[in-house]
Amino acid sequence: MENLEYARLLAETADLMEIAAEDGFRIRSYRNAADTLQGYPERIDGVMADPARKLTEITGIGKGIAAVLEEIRERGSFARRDELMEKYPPTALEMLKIPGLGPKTIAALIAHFRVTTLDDLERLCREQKLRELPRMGAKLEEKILKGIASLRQSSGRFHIHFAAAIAEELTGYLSAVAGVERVEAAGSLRRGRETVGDVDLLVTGAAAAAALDRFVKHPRVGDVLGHGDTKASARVGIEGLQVDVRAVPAESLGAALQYFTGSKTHNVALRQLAMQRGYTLNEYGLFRLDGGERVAGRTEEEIYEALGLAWIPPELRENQGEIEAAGGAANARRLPTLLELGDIHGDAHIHTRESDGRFSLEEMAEAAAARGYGYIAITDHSKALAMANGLDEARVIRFAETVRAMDQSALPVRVLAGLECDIRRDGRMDIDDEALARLDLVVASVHSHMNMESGEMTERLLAAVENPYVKIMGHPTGRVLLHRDAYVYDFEKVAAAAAGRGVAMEINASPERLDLHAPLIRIAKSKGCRFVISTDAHHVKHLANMRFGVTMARRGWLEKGDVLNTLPVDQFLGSLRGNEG
Ligand code: DGT
Ligand code: CA
Ligand code: CA
Ligand code: ZN
Repeated sequence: MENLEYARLLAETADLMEIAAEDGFRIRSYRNAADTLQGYPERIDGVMADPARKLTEITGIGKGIAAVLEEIRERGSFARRDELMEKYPPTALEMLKIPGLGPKTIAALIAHFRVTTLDDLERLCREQKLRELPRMGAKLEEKILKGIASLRQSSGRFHIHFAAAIAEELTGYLSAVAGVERVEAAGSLRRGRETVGDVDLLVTGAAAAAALDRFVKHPRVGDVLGHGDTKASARVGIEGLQVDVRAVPAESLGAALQYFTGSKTHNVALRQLAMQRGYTLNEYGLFRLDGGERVAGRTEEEIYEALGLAWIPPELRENQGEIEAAGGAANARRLPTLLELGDIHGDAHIHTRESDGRFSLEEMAEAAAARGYGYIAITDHSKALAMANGLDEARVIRFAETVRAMDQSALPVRVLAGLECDIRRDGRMDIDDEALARLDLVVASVHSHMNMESGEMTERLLAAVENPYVKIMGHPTGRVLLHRDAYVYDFEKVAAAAAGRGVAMEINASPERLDLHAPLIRIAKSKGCRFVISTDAHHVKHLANMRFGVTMARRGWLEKGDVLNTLPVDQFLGSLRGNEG
């Protein structure tokens, strides 16, 4: 049996244990073991067959899990799993993927209604049967219906950080094959889309075909969907993300990259332009229509140039005006000079243990310094988020005083005293003005009552913009990717008001949010807004998510000058609302 199969059985069982409300510690040990097995470079079957080896020598595998693995090897399953499979239908695992539906509710629904399919569940909600149960009502029915719809719509898509990690792992793995020259990611991942359907990799070199053989033997590869001389496709990891690897000749790498990066609409428009100019464009190159001579294809740059265009960064390739902007005489080109990760000098939305973060102010400052930043703003939650131990007025004031009293020269970066202040239902701030006035920076965010009617939500956000201490609108649409839609309001109106008041729009770089996204960034910019890109880090490792926020900004055509945290700290502070020189 493949390692991935062992991992899948453990992970599924952990899901069922969660529905059965079993001990969290045991559930975690199953999940950790599943992760370990997924990435383990040797076959677990081999380790078990070798009398000189012990499973427990693998970090993350204890005695209990080792016994489970032995049992799986003998009979393909294990006692705990059999019991749970008996108790719950296979749909239980599917139900866990429905946004907004947790294990406790699932357990109750199964116990009471004997739901066996998603269709059953959908019908129960439509027939308004859930409200017969205690603590369930119309709201939950509506939530589940929405969740099922969005599950059906989004199923098969993956967060960008997840896809990027798999692509990077495979790129390293394939680059190590002797005779492989280059491994490049194409597709939606290269364009920086927030979610990715599948990963597209291109390989060149004398051993490109051997790289395909090597790819399908990767320990995390599960089902192989196809494997020929020039292309292999397989599902990777327990999650089953599809990866397509294509072997291409070095002389047409540029053409293949261009073709497989897409987007489809960009490529259609580009092929039309090629036609008008007497060429035909495909994944092998750019050819003259008369005579078929090849004029470009080794690099993308030479293809765009032969068509009279500047090279177009992949993030812009959505047929949203980039081809027009890339045309014209060199001095008249209107493609933006896009922001780069290296332009960023600070992070303005960071949580610590003071609310729901996992690290201290000092630890976050160290991590920021390691990234080469000059400053961070600590922005813990306000009291409305009681679950997150949000700060009340007294704690806000004390926090501001503590930061003021710090010896900033002893800190590795400048630390600004901030707050992520909840915007209450009526648009007022969760913290009074007197306390807000003590802070360097206030990020205002919505975390509750997200289903308000559009007019009301617009009024609520307009009111927030009017508060003189609000400097940044945090995650402005509230969407959680593959999980929760944006709340509905008149974005143009709020963006115009924010621009008028000097309130910056956040581009939240958390890969679960990526909020604002490209179309709204462009609208906000057209209204005159300025932007701050922030990670909303709750962990030191989240600071690295800045790259995804920068990608969003690039997809929104932003330049360095549009983004305030490209400035050194004094100018950054000076550019925020109320401090403009
Ligand atoms: P995804 O995977 O849904 O996130 O989006 P993409 O853009 O990566 O789409 P994918 O993987 O189907 O195809 C990769 C690129 O290949 C796509 O952006 C455009 C390009 N392409 C151009 N023509 C065709 C075609 O006829 N078939 C396919 N499969 N791809 C094409
Ligand atoms: Ca793709
Ligand atoms: Ca593909
Ligand atoms: Zn937040």
